[in-house]
Amino acid sequence: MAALSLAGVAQTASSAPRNEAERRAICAEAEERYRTVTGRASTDEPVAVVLMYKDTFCPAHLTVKQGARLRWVNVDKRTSHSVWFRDAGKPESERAFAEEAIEFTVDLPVGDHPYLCGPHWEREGMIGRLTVTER
Ligand SMILES: [Cu+2]
Repeated sequence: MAALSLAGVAQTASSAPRNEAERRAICAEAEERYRTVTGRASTDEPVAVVLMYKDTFCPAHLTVKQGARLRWVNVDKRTSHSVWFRDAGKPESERAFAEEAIEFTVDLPVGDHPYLCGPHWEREGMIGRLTVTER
């Protein structure tokens, strides 16, 4: 019986992160929202853009050079999100509300940096990853 209940717990815990197909669908929708709001593609911006939508970072993984400028844009209609490089010892960003952005220059060491959305990482699994390379 103990093994059964443990299995139940494990299943609940792993149901939060979305699978690849769901993530792709959410990110396609996020890009459509971005085009509707700005009239441009997120890839047409002069800085790298990560969209925040339905508790998902799009793309979830990005590689940038040290000193690069990065912009996270919230394309949700009602939810606010943040960007928090907690493991790197950074403070959580301010919350970005609908159609607002968080922008900063990458001052992290070379390597792999997971980051969180303060209000949504724990239960909704809103976690991204940034790989920083030498400039
Ligand atoms: Cu969030």
